[in-house]
Amino acid sequence: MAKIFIVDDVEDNIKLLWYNLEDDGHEVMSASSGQECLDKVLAFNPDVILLDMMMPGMSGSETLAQLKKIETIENTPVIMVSANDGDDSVIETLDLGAHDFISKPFIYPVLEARVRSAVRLKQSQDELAAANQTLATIASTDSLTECFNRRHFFELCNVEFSKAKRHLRPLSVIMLDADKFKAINDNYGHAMGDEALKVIAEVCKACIRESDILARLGGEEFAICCPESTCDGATRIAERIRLAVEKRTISLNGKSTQFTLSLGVTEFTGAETQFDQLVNRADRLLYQAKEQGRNCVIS
Ligand code: GH3
Ligand code: MG
Ligand code: MG
Ligand code: MG
Repeated sequence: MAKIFIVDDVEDNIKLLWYNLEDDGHEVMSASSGQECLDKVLAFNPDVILLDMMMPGMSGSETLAQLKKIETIENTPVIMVSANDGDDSVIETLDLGAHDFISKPFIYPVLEARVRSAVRLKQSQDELAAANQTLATIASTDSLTECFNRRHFFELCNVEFSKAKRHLRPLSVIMLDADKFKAINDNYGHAMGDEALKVIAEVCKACIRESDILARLGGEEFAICCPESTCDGATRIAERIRLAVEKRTISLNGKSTQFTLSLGVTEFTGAETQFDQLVNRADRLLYQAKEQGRNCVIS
């Protein structure tokens, strides 16, 4: 079953197609003009569009050209339907990006087969898009904690840093590292260590904004970039994370333990030219937090 969108200015043409396509098990929607098609197409998100060529107002070709400009519809196969099967209109619409062309009056089983072919194309496009999405997620995510990885963190943060620099907006960085983490692994096993890493990610996610960028930079070290946050704001977030982890008990296979974090927080002053400079400064502050006895925030 697929979602088919019929666009035709003649009500009887719509009805005929509608009944037949619905009989075939498709979900159908219609529009009686190019403009109505453009108004409804995003909400319906069809798999295939059957588009009449000859319509008053916006023609089929004009409608097709507009549809191709909509990002999410751009790859939806469009079958042009026309009484005018002159070579020129076939060439014009295929060059505009139509998937197929069928002349009126059409033989229904032929139209049906063309719709099936277009549906198959759409399905393989959707599968390809989903596979690409999965690959992109794998390439940008740390599989244990589901945070961004180091590479993607710097990609995203370099963009945020450029924006902050151009518009002189606040931007802060929090660096954090688990205290005496080696002892958790040594005393409770590597799986308990992994559990702690997942808890760090979970606590951080719960304490930050949607627009903040959280990543596991490696080992038991995480970073958070907070666009539009001053050092004071980011320090409050860091303190909230520190407290939440301090209070948390992690358990695995009947054993329980607790652990703490050290954090460094810094803010873009307007003078830095590279995002790395902020990370390096936050890292030095984190090191000071370790030196001052751990389980604290230094900004
Ligand atoms: P400090 O308070 O100075 O940060 O001490 P620490 O023990 O946390 O730091 P250290 O760098 O000596 O040890 C980090 C440990 O983190 C050693 C390493 O085995 C462990 N580790 C790194 N990645 C992982 C991981 O993915 N899973 C687990 N379980 N442990 C990890
Ligand atoms: Mg017409
Ligand atoms: Mg550590
Ligand atoms: Mg470390």
